[in-house]
Amino acid sequence: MNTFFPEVDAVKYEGRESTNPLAFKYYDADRVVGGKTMAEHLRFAVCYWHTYKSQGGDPFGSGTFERPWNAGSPMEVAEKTLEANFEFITKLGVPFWCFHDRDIAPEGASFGEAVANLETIVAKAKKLQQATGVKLLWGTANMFSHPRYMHGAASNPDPHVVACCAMQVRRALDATLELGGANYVFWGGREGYETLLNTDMKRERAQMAAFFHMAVDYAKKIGFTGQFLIEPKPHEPTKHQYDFDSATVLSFLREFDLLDHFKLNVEANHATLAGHSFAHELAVAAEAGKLGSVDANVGDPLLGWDTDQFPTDINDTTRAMLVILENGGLGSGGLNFDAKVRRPSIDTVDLFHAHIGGMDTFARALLAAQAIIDDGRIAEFKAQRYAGWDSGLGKSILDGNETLESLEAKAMELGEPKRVSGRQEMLENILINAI
Ligand code: XUL
Ligand code: CO
Repeated sequence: MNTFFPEVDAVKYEGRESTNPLAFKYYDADRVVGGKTMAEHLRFAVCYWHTYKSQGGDPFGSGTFERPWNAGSPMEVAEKTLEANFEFITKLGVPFWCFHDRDIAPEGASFGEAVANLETIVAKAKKLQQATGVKLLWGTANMFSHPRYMHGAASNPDPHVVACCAMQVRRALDATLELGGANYVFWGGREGYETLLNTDMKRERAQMAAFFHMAVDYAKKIGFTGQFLIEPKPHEPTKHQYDFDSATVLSFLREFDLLDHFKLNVEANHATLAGHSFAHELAVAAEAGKLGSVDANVGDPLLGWDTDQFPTDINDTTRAMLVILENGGLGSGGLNFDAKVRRPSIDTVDLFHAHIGGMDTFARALLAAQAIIDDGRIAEFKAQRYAGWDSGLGKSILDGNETLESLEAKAMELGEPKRVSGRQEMLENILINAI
């Protein structure tokens, strides 16, 4: 096999005192935290699209990266990129990868060629998975890059385009099944609108629902038992994306009788774009029992677009890990680094630095979040704060035994309620002390 990353051997845990930039300081795969190993908690994945396919271009300039796997015919590039993927992941010591159909295999000159190319690459990927032990966290279909999808994928005004989507999702599901994928993701690339002047939102949302039902049926037919995930995002590329945020997607799933078949893939940068915190989006999904997986990245608070940077903010990540631990983990999901190195970070070794930093940030956050849970004061504070609902008047309201009139009588009897502090600063201190 080619060596695309000769500068790196296996990345090892060396502990906090290490100054080796190619070693983990916190991520110690086998270390047990709260009854599970770090590897079991965090279930990291490397994403194919940013890690290998990104050329470093941005809206103001072309690519800056020269990757050694980008040489030869489109299929040669695809094969070399696949080898680079398994070499990179094996050296990094991550258990999973994620891909879009069009990341791993070229479209070719016809639909027939696209299908054949994908099958060829999937067969090779299967062998490399077997040889390395690396597994597939999720697969997905790219239905946003090709010009045919400029008006949307399943929400497209033209059913002919939707037929092309069906072909892609069918084949991407076949590929995910063949590779033993634990989940399948739907991110609504261009499912949204630029202007209501040309858009019938009601029809477009109903079309998406019909499409999801067909995908559920097809998965059942082929025996794909992985988890279906929808990834919310409020805008970009379209001005308004239908899968705006966790709450919007949950409501869509309920409206169209899809709730049983889907969970959410929550991405940190998309939360920021929606005007929410990462922890908020995770919590909304978790409360509904629908937190499926995570795209681990961050945006830049000063830039209003999807910058997809690697996470380095320990405070924010700890708040996210608290929600994940309280949820009992991510089940079949994981933490996929949907993140890219910056345009001037042109060396392949920068890919290692980026992932090592993201993994260490989550490992530190896991330790801090588990320490907060073990400490118990925040949970105890919350329990006390709502204790009035566990018995007496609160329980009677929840049980449906009260009316506005009966409660008015109670208020008259009890008089003005006692005011109590929310203790936000004290709780924030517990959080920062755990870090
Ligand atoms: C785009 C995005 C996608 C999805 C997969 O913002 O996050 O890469 O994660 O299609
Ligand atoms: Co994503």
